[in-house]
Amino acid sequence: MATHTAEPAAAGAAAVEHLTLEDRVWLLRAMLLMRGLEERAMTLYRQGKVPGSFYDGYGQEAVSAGAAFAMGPRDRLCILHRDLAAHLIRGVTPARILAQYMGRAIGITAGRDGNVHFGDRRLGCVGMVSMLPDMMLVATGMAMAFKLRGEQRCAMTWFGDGSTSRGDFHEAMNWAGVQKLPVVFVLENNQYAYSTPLDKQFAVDPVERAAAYGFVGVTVDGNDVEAMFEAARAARERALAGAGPTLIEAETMRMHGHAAHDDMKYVPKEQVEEWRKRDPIERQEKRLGGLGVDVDGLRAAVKAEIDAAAEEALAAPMPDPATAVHGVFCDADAEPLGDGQAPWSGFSGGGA
Ligand SMILES: Cc1ncc(C[n+]2csc(CCOP(=O)(O)OP(=O)(O)O)c2C)c(N)n1
Ligand SMILES: [Mg+2]
Repeated sequence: MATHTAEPAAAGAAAVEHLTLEDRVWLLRAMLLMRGLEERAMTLYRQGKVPGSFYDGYGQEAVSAGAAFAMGPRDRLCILHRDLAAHLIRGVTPARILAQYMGRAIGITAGRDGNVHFGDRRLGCVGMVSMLPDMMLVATGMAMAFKLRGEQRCAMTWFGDGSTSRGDFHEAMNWAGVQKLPVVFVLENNQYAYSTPLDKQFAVDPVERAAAYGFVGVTVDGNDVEAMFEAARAARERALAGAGPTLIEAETMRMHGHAAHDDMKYVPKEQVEEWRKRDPIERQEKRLGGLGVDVDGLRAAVKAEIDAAAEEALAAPMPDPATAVHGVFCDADAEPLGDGQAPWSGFSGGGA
């Protein structure tokens, strides 16, 4: 049966039991870094230095930061286009992110792709497949492998409200439920799928669908990073205990257009203003500021880190055309999946 947790305050309070103050600062830092990097990347995009289109997760930083932070070093994360904080929490450096967006050789795909399709497997990050929501199937498949091998590991994937209308969503949920797989599904409900609002997307609250597949579904305030963490921590605990998957519905708002080209004139201004009052970064700053954390100092340190990253990425070369297409397909020389311990990941209770 699905259970519902729609009380962010209670979830937030539970999170504090499992997080040290240092962990809580890391969560804020990851969100600040995500926002700052995306803002810098947008500037670079406008200067013509980022090819293709540009997607960001402005206002949704807590969803990826909180959920990713709950995962252990040997877990695997299938990360989508608005979840940059998950890469950062796993230890991908800001310079490599900006270089990735600009197609530079030091980027994660060494210049073969841009803003959306990338993931450093050594850090447990799986690059995104654009067909939505195929990453749910990838994560479910990885969870199946973990189960068959008897490994204490968990897979996590993010996807949007628009993904819930696709057949793959149901196939992944069904198989994960039948097999009781160690997978955490994070539904990023940001009110729109491109220009389609929720009332044209589903006739029932999507979290109810977990019950149809025999596992737990929880609704969480997706703009509260500690509530997100707690929901993911509990989901991972269930997964590793053999109790099967969890669907976490993170309620949030897409504060920018679908991508840089979209002025989102179909979104009422009042709706954006309402959500602005629930900004996830301001909320965490207020919390930690009240505990004596030097929030201004942290902001300044993050800005300096982004300045240095931009400098390094801008100075990096473009890929060498002679070798640019090497390693596109998996082959004997491909690097094996590693168990890289990210410098930031693994909250105090995260375990192996
Ligand atoms: C199967 C499929 N159809 C269409 C698209 C084009 N597309 C990319 S993102 C997107 C909207 C997705 O909305 P949602 O799942 O809510 O995610 P959000 O962008 O809001 O985070 C669409 C239609 C796609 N990538 N895959
Ligand atoms: Mg959406």
